[in-house]
Amino acid sequence: MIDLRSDTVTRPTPAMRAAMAAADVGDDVYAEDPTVNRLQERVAELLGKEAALCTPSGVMANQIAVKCHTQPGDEVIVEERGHIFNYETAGAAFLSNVQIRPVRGVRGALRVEDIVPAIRSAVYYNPRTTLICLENTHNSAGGTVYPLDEMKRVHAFSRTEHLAVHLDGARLWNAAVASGIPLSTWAACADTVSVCFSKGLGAPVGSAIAGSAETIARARTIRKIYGGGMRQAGILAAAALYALDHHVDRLAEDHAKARILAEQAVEAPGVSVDLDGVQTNIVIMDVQQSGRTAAEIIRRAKEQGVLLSDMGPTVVRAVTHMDVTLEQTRAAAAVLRTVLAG
Ligand code: TLP
Repeated sequence: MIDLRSDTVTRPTPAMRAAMAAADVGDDVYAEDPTVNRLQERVAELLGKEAALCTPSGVMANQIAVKCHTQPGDEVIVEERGHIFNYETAGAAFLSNVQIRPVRGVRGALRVEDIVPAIRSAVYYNPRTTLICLENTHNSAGGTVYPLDEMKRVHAFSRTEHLAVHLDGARLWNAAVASGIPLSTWAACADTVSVCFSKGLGAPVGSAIAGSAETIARARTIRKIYGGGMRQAGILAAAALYALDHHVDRLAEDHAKARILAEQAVEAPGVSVDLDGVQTNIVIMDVQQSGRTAAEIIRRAKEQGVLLSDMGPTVVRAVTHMDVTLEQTRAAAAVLRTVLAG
């Protein structure tokens, strides 16, 4: 099977496993795991933040951020197709008792003019808008890279409006590699940033949240409440450190593979692919005009050895990653073309 459901399906390489086996460990609930501490320092430095905290998942990192920046009853602005709104099992409502205000952006990127009408006025019966969540790259929009100028404008606006900004940077590595813009430049536009090691970087588990020392101290408490305090987590941190050393630059290969898939998919009648939006490792295909459903396409591709995922009743997603070779990508592109052509 050629598994293009997600870049989360990557398995640790033998070299990564060796690094994990050799990891120096301690009890991270006491903040005494040297490898976890090393990873947190490295992430904070890469993102230009005072501190960072490892979490077991990207969802936990995002949900800790929402909790850190809000009070119950607040409203949080999230792009309409954003992960925090759509794919975190209503976690913000469940854990932080906040209301999400979905706002449509352009290719997943919120501009100031999109946000302004969604800010609540300070009337007592309105919810209080306190947080804006951005996503880079944007998953559902097709792995799009946030235009840096727009993100800078959103950040400047947030300062005048006294709003916090959280950046879901699960795939910020991809954005940095695709754009050549350093991670810290993106991160400077947000108060907190989450990043994942378990997606394109190929680590088996793990994410992190970075921000001010004060916010990260609070995040540590919330992580414990959410059951995310781990003990000898250095074994996992070693995989992430290995990934940071060896698997970042190679993301460019995944981006090239996504283009191969997109260029085949766009040829099929009734299939819509935003080719200019295929900027990293995700290809979103809308098959609505072909009269078929995502489920049907996914079933037929699976019969031919290619696994895809759905992002809506007529929306199919393919994600390239390090466990799919160029040759397999070409084979998958041929299958995709046949299946999409019906
Ligand atoms: N996304 C998953 C699914 O939940 C859709 C995937 O396969 O892409 N932020 C973004 C932008 C993400 O894409 C994801 C994972 C997360 C956060 C959450 O990461 P995990 O699943 O590790 O908690």
